[in-house]
Amino acid sequence: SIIQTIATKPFEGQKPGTSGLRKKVKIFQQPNYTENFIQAILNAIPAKGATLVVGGDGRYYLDETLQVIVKLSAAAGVSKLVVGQNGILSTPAVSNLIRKLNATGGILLTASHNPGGPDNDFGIKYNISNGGPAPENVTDKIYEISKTITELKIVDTPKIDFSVLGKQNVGELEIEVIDSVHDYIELMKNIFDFDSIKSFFSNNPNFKMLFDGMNGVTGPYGQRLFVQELGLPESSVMRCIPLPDFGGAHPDPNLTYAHDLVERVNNEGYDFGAASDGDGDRNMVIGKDAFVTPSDSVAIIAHYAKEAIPYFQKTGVKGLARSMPTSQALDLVAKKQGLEYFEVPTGWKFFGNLMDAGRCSVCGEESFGTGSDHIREKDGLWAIIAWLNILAYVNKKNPGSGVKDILQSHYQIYGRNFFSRYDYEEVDGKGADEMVQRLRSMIETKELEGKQLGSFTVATADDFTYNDPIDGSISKKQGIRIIFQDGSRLVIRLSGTGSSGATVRLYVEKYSNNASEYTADTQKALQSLIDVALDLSQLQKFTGRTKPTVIT
Ligand code: VG1
Ligand code: CO
Repeated sequence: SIIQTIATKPFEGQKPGTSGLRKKVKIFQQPNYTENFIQAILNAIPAKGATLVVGGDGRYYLDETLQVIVKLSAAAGVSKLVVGQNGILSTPAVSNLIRKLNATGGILLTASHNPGGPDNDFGIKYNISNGGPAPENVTDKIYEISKTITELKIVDTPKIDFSVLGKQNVGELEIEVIDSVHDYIELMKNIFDFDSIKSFFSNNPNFKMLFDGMNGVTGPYGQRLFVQELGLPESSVMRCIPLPDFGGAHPDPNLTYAHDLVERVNNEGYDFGAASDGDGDRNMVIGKDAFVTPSDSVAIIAHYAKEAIPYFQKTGVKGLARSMPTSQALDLVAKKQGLEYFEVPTGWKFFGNLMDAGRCSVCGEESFGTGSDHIREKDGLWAIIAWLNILAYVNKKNPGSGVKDILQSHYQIYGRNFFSRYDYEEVDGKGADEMVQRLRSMIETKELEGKQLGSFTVATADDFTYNDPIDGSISKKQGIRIIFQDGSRLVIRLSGTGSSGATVRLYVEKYSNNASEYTADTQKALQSLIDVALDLSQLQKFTGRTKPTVIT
């Protein structure tokens, strides 16, 4: 096949954020924009002889990008592309395939929970051979190449049809289109106790669950797992066909954006409700009159892992980890079980080193991300099945236990870490930067230490720095962190996943070991601390916002 060289010019801002390059579709549609970024990835890896897994969440602009990847990969000497049927692969499924096939890496076509469609977002992310998001040294290299790129190497091929399973060749490049869900389902069946979950459902015929695919990528996976494998009725799943614009919905599983699910669970008497995001790595779990915060979820999964989940009975639980803003509920489980635990910056890429080194088995983020070392991405369906497995296990001893009972019995053992996040989306970037800058200078002068704010006294304040214990790399300025003497915390950081403007995230956490408070409403329990946060940060003055866009 003939390789053509095409002249190109760099685009500004092709810098991968917390999780890949995310921009408006219109930006990706500029001539050579997508080509440049894919070429930068292929030059950075490098691509000669590589096997790459490719797939995405089915959002608008997936097909066009797949064709670009074929043309550039053929010219770059890639040996093989393994692509999900119609380009569909969830983020956890890609991570699994990279590991299973010993691939060089993978290209994920998703902007995760960001809305899709011609006027919304698209994204491209590179994952390395361990199956996890590329670490900063790789994303920096991609970015550097994107700034100086002058040419594209292309093999002009006819359009590839990704709807047909099987192998085809473009010159030396082999393309294999595979079933999108098969390997992932196998993985789940090897991790969890499906028999026990099945008997839980058959022994409790009144226990109803509802899974919401949110028109994202997990639909086909959920359908196969819940209906085919677990034998639940069709009424147990909703919105299970991936749509290019997610049906106009915002595929982010939280109480705000998954309101369709929340309403149905409340009104139709479901005992368990769960949803996943656009690309399948996030999850939300709710029960009858119960919402599981992601921070509690990872702590509860860790608590039961070794007792209830076959995978951890085999591998053991080696250690636990959470992102810095995530509540400290997980730390309490680690302490009680005598396990090592880690606090890493926001974004899944920081867990990978710990897992590869055999020091972390279960980890999570407050942003509805939960996972384990079975792959190197967070995994929405994994977390949902983990909850079903735990429910099945707990019900053997205490029949009739629901989600709410599991939460309350966890608090009885560990106390409760009240936690909430306030998002101020698409605020003015300058104001947000100034707000953070002011807090940083207050940290430098150490004026906050010992200070009384409302009924709280500051113990320490810093801008979080992570020293990776495995590779020694240092990540600075990962978020303003104010820790009070009673262990309560405030965290403020700017989002790294948005496609326009700035998003301020404010995280608040307050611990209680007073049993009479365990059923309290989160927002009420946190109100005094939220007041302190707004006052200290002067958020309203800097952003002009009196209310957050989303509260989780
Ligand atoms: C957000 C979350 C972070 C998560 C990231 C990617 O990042 O806070 O915890 O890892 O999204 O999730 P940020 O920088 O916007 O706060 V996903 O589901 O978009 O891959
Ligand atoms: Co996601």
